[in-house]
Order: sequence, then structure tokens, then C-alpha cells
Amino acid sequence: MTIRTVPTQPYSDQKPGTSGLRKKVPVFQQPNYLENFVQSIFDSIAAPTGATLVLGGDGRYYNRQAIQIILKMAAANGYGKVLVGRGGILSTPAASCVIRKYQTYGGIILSASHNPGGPTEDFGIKYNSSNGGPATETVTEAIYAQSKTIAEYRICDAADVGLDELGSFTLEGMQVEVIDPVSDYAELMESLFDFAAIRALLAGGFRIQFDAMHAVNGPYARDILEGRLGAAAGSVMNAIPLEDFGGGHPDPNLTYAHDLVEIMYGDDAPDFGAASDGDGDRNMILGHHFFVTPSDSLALLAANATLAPGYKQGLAGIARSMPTSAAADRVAAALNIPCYETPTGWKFFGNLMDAGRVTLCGEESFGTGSSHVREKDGLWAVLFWLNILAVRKQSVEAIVREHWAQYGRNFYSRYDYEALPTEAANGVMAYLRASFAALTGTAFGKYTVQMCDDFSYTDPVDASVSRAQGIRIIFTDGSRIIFRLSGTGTEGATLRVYLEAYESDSSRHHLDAQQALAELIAIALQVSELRVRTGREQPTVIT
Ligand code: VG1
Ligand code: CO
Repeated sequence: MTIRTVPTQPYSDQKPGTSGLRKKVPVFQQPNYLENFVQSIFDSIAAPTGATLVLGGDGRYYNRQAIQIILKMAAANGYGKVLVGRGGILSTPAASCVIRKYQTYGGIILSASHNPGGPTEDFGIKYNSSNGGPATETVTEAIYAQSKTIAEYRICDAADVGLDELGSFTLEGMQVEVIDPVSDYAELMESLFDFAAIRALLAGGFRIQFDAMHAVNGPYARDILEGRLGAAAGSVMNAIPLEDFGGGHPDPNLTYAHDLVEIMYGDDAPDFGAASDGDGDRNMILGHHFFVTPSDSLALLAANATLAPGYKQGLAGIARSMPTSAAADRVAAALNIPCYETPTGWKFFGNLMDAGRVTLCGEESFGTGSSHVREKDGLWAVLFWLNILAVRKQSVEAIVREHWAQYGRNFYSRYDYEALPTEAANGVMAYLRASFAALTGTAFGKYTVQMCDDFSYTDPVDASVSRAQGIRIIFTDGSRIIFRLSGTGTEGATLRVYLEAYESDSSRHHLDAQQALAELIAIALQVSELRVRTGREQPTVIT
């Protein structure tokens, strides 16, 4: 076999962010850029000879080319077998499922998630470990360190592998098995949820609309919702994964999933609507003319978990990322189970799930999941909701309102200021850090600052410490303002401002979140000097 060792120069910018390495496609297309990063992964994880990997992506532009390069590099680096999704497709949760089911050494997922795709848009790559979850910070730091000193990579000269037919091929001694990307995942879903009850719900005239946003979940949703569960044909829209996601922004929120939002708020709206993102791990849940915030969704799934067969024994615990609202904490307290607060990013949940400390996890950024895999899982959340709706036989809105009446409502919103000059964004954060002492104890209208800090997390399982994970301003009544810089953007800096206020008075639960949070928003702008420091009057997106 013709294995070549190719000399290379390191790149200095291959530091993985919140979820892997994400850059514009032309950056990945620079000579040896992808190869350097893949070799840095292989060097850092040091798999035994003959190990098996899983490989697939969300189908965006450059997915297929990257898969051919990675297959040839895996063969040259001594891997014995690679399981690759047909067409190079594997949603992020499906990749996690396949890694776990076949107990592979790990997997490589190609995705930039909710970021747009295309020749000048985003591409991404990340490594998941044998538990199916994103590599821990220790591993991503090792990969980054390796990328800074890399001098050569290994690749074999071979023809491209056909990815469009199921079957087994040999690539210079390594086996390449092209697998159905959907079936293992769909079987796992059937094992967790009451498909018969959901089928009966749908047969009884309950109408659903799922927007796959031209992204990876189309084939999964078609197979499961229309195929196995009998939803009416056309219940899944934008179901064919496209390299550029149809020119859209595959991010399931009220701004970017506008096609779906129009349907769900239109005349004759269906009973239930949902969307997922580029790589299928995020979800947005809508009822008839009604939006469920991701933080409320997590709390509600937790409160109703035992209605689904896979969770009928109850939950070990719940974990949420720090900026996610504390709605889930109230449910955990009522259930008398632990609730963990982690930094942003799914990689922090893995240790807790592996140790059996938590069953459900969630983030405010439209991410919910459980220990069935080690990634957040968009379609799983949709099926969980459908299972609950099938049992409770109430509308989405009625279920959410009952939840608020019982636990109180955590009003919540996030303001994103995208593509800011990096210095201006860093300036806001530095200014806030310098203000901690002055802010503490200060009253702003009805709010008084109880404490401020830069969130630091000590993993209770391996005692690793992650610092500077977001600035928290916490008020005496538990309301919070959080400032954090995104770790997934590819243009300048994205500053996120997270706002949360708790309301126990049910006569105020009907308020619009922006109305209920208006005072906190004004305080956030004031204490950060955001407008003068960034020159931005309005956020790019409000969720
Ligand atoms: C964002 C979200 C975070 C999520 C991450 C990956 O990160 O805020 O909650 O885990 O994206 O999601 P950041 O650093 O930009 O805030 V996905 O769907 O890209 O895998
Ligand atoms: Co995603």
C-alpha cells in the first residue's frame, strides 16, 4: 500500500471552541489545513492499531471531500475499520448513537451545526470519544497543542470510496462500512418512547409540522414521523439535506425558522410544530400559536419524564448549562433529585451522565438530551413531547401554562450581538469584570445586585476546572444577567446577553417575555456600556 508521510507546517488557529473546530470553508481548503487537524486528533487520541471509528456529517458543503480525506488518513494511521453514514450523512445524535451501539473507539463528526453552509460559509470538525460524547477539554487541549507543533501527516493514495451504496469496501487494508444513517437511531427512539400511543394520537387527527430546514434531520424525521408513526405526508418539510441548507440559516429559533413559525401562527395552524438545526442536535418546540422556550422545555420534560417508557423509573438528576434558566432546578427540587450547573457546551455533561448522576441535560440554546446518547438530540426532544402530548391529551399551551402555575415562570431571553469587532467585545467583558466590586450591593429600580462573578466550574467527577465561563450578575430575587462570548462563531466576536427573571404570581404569567424583562434589559445595557463600546444599538438576534 502506498502510504505517504507528508511534511507540513502548523497553523496557529486550530483551537477547538464550544463544539469542535469551526471555520469558513476557504480556511479549511487551505493546503493541509484539514489534514493537520485530523492528524492532530489521531496523534492525541493514540488509538490502538485496528481500532474502529465512526465518521459522518451534516451534509454541508465540503462534507464529502473531507470524508474522503479522513478515510485515507485513517487507513494510513492504522485504523482497522470506519463506519460511515451513507452519503456521508450522520446527524450528531445519530453519530453518538452509532459510536455507543458498536462500541467504537470514537468518531469524527463534520458539522458547523446551526451556522450557514456553502463555499464561503462555515464548516466544522470535532472528535467524539468512546462514550459517544464530545471530547473533554483535556482532549481538545491536547489536539490543539499537537496542531501547533505538527510537522507531518500520513495519508494513503487510493481512489475515492463510493459513499452512496450500503456495503463494505476495503481501503488499503482498512474496512470502510457504509451504514444506513437512520436505522440504528430510529431503533433507539422506538425503545424510549411509546410509538403506539403517538401513532394513535396522530391517527386521531392531531396535526404536526416538522421543519428539517434543508438539513440533516430530514431523512430521520421522514423515516420516524411519517414512516414509523404515520404522520400525514408532508408533515416533514424541507426534508432533503442540501449543501447550503437552501441558502438559509439552519438554526431552529423564531427568527430563522420563519417558514414554520408562519405556519404555526397562521390560520388553521397544526397542533404541534418543531424544527431542528444543521446537524440535528437542536430543537424548537411550538404549539398552536405558541412558543416553548428551550429552558421551559427542559423543565417540562423533566416534570413529565415518567410518562415515556424509557424514563418510567424516574431521573437520576438534571444538568443545565449556567446561562440556561433555573426552571429545571425547580423541578429537580420538587423531585428531590440533584441539579448540576455546568459551563456552556455539551462536553461538560458527559462525565455526569457516564457517572450515572444525571439523566436529562439541557441548554437555553435549543438543546435538550438525555443519557440515551452523549449529544443533545433534536428529534428525541420532539418525540418526547409527542409522547407526553399523547398521554396527557392537552394542548402544548395548556401543558406549559399548568407547569408555570405549579412551579412559577422563569421569564427568559437571550440577545446576540454577532460579528462584533473582537476588541470591542473583549472591552465589554473587561469593563464588566472591573465593575464587580462597584456593582455588588447596588440597587437598580426594584433589582439589587447580590453578587457578580466570572463563572468557574469544577467537574464533580474528574475535578477538572474550567474558568471564565461567563459573567454573572445575580440579583437578590434570583434574577440574573449573564454576559458571555460565543465559542462557535467564525466572524469577529459574538457577545451573548442572557436575561432571566422569576415570577411566582400566576396573574403575570401571560406577559410577553420582552415586556417582563424590559427592566433587566435596560440594566444590562447600562452596566455593560454595550452600545457605546460596540456601536450596536440593536442585537442581531433575540431568542
Ligand atoms: C452555542 C450555544 C451552546 C451550544 C453550542 C453548540 O455555543 O450557545 O449552548 O452547546 O452552540 O451547539 P456558543 O459558544 O456559540 O454560545 V451546536 O448545535 O453548534 O452543536
Ligand atoms: Co447543532
